[in-house]
Order: sequence, then structure tokens, then C-alpha cells
Amino acid sequence: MRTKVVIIGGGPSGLLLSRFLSLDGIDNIVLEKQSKSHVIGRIRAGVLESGTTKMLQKAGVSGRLNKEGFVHDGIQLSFKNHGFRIDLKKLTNKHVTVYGQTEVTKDLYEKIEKENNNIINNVDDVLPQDLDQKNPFVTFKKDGVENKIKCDFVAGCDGYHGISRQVIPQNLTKIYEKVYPFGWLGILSETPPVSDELIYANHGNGFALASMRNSNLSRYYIQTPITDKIENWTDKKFWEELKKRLPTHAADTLITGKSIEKSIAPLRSFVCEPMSWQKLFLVGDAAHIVPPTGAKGLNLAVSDVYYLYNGLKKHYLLNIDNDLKLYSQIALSRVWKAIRFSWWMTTTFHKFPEQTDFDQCIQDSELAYLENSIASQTVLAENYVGLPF
Ligand code: RFL
Ligand code: PHB
Repeated sequence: MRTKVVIIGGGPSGLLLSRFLSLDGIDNIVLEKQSKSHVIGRIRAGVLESGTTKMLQKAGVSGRLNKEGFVHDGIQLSFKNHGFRIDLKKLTNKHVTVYGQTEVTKDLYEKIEKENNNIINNVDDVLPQDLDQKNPFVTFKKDGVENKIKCDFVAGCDGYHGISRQVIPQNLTKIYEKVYPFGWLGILSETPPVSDELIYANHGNGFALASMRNSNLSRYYIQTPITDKIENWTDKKFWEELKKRLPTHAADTLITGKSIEKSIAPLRSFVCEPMSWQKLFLVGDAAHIVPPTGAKGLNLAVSDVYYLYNGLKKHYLLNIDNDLKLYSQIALSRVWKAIRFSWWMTTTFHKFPEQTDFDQCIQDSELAYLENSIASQTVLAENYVGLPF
């Protein structure tokens, strides 16, 4: 087998890159370890920046997004049981769209299956090789049979636990990492959302987030110790704790119900520099992780796709290699700004185990300042709706 670009990983970044390359007639094959139903079933991101929405529109996969996505012009923040609003629209003239990553992935799969059918699911032992040679290739097993694809380039879109990052010689990369001493316990429930807009709450017991997927599907998160076990969190215990952490006006109207998904996710900030080596380009979670507090992970994956697609397009259609050479540098410049913002949202809203009364007063005054300063609100809003790319 031979193709131009082998894409390792069929999550949102791999699928979107594949779609853009195919639209320009650049041959590519996506190798995905899991089944389609497994990829589509993962409950993850929910908030799309305007830039992400535009990319999905350009990719021709926005039919359902345009109809079913919810435009949000603002977000609610709360501290000391007191809420205030950040008016994203007024401050930036942009909005975000609530539309689940599950749906984005489903839309991409359907389009690609119909038009190109170049996704190979359920592959094992994927290994990119000879990336520093003229003729790189990727080997993998499918149904126990060994396969080899020759290619020009490999896009590592295989997430944080993928193989791609690991094939770069360790002495050529620098890893930046911060692991937070808590996790997010998230539930999905078939209940109407407690609020029309997302609520990010700073509370003495820890952070809480009220989000949603649609008018009868709510997504809620609470900060928990990283050592907590999911079995110890009954639905009843979860709802009681969430009610305590949300501002009273919201807690009083919260409709509870049976959870249809419940999981605990660790929080970390992580960057691998550079994001490319020879013929290999890392994209999305394969190169960087942000804590979900700023809703940036999926959106960063999309801006990486934009930069890489642009570089590959110029290489194949115009024979210009400069953008491809600068991919890592350009992508990292945007990545670090999102790393900073996500870290700031996380440190401003969560309780740290060693937190003192002094630290609490600093958080309170940060939020009080934010409530009363248009300049401070603009900084948050600009980052939340997404920096340009
Ligand atoms: P993914 O989604 O991890 O996809 C990688 C794919 O690669 C496959 N794979 C392999 N395939 C072949 N061979 C191998 N050796 C392979 N190893 C792995 C995997 O099966 C998988 O299909 O990475 P990608 O595409 O870069 O996308 C990144 C996003 O999924 C991620 O950043 C977001 O989900 C993060 N995130 C959020 N992002 C937002 O923008 N807004 C949000 O509101 C938001 N909320 C969240 C989140 C992530 C969360 N969790 C669970 C980590 C909320 C949560 C709770
Ligand atoms: C979500 O709806 O899953 C979600 C929303 C906002 C975040 C993180 C996750 O910051």
C-alpha cells in the first residue's frame, strides 16, 4: 500500500485532517486502534470556539452543528455563592457553540465514510518507521495480519497515550508538565440544564461546572481528590455535593435524575516540544494536554489541524515547504497561550490541598476584580472564545 499522508489516530484531529486533505485531493489513510462505535461513544468536550465551528463548516460537516448546536453569548462565574456574567458577545463580538465532541466525531465519520472510506479501524501495533529517511512507512496489524503503508509524511493524531510522540528520539524533545492534585468527576444526565449558560463555580468545597449538551441532556462536573473512586460516588452523593457548590439561585432550581455516564478524569497541563520531527507531525492531544477548565483541548486540536493542513497543502499544491518547516513553531505559539489560560482558569477556580486562607483571599479578590473590571473580563472572554488562527 502507498499513500501521501498516514494519519495515526481517528479522533477529532485525525478525522478533520483527513477530511481537509481529501478535499484537496491529497491521498491519506487513517489508522485507528479502536472501533468506530468506541470512538463515537467517548463523552468529552462540549464547547466549540468560533474558529472551530468555521473549520467544521469549511470541512463540509456542519449540517447538524448549524441546526443543533447552541450558540452561547456568555458564561456565568460564581464565587462566595455569588454569580456574575461574562458577556462574551459584547466583549469580543464572538460566541461559543455548545455541541458535543461525540457529535463532531460522528459527523466527520459519516462524511469520510461516504466520500473516501479511508479509515481503517481496529488496528494494532501501529509503528511509524524510517521517519528520518527518504521513504518513511507505517506498519500495523489488522485481523492479525501484518500490513505496511509507504508514505511521504505521518501525522501523529493519536492522543496523549499514542505511539507517535514516543518515536521521536528523547534527547530531541523537551517535555513540560504540570499534574494537578485533583480530578473532575463528571456525569451526564437526561435532565434539563440548570442554566441557559455554563456556570463555573469557585466554592470552599471545590470547583463545580454546570454544562449541557441539549435541552434535556445536562453535563455536570465537580472537583474531587484524585484518589477518589467512582464506586464511592452514588448519584445521590454527587447531586448533594453539586448543589452545595453551585450558587443558591441555580442550586434551588436544579433538576436531578439518574446519571447515564459517570467518570473521573485527571487534570494535567502537558506540552511536547517540538511538535514535529523529520517527516512526523504531532497534532492535538498527542502533543499537548490542557486541564478541561478552559474548554480548550478539542479547539487546540483543530487549530493544529489548520496549521498542518496549510503546510501540507502548500507542499503538495505549490511546492512550498516553508509552512511545513514552521509547523511546530507556529502551532506552539498558540498552544502555549491556551496552556496559560487553562492553567489560570484551573488555579483560579479549584481548591488545592495545601491551600491557605491567604490563597483563598487571593482567589476571591481575583474574581472580585474580574467582576468589576471590563479589562479583566475582556482578557478572559478573548481567550475563552478562542485566539485567532
Ligand atoms: P483523541 O481524542 O485522544 O484521539 C486520539 C485517537 O487516537 C487513537 N489511538 C491510536 N490509533 C492508532 N494507533 C495507536 N497506537 C493509537 N493510540 C491512540 C485513539 O483511540 C483515539 O481515537 O485526540 P485528538 O484527536 O487530538 O482530540 C483531542 C480531544 O479529544 C481533547 O483535547 C478534548 O476531548 C479535551 N476536552 C475538551 N476540549 C475542548 O475543547 N472543550 C471542552 O469542553 C473539553 N472538555 C475534554 C473535556 C476532555 C475531557 N477528558 C475526558 C479528558 C472534558 C473532559 C472530561
Ligand atoms: C463540557 O460540557 O463537557 C465542558 C464544558 C466546559 C468545559 C469543560 C467541559 O470547560
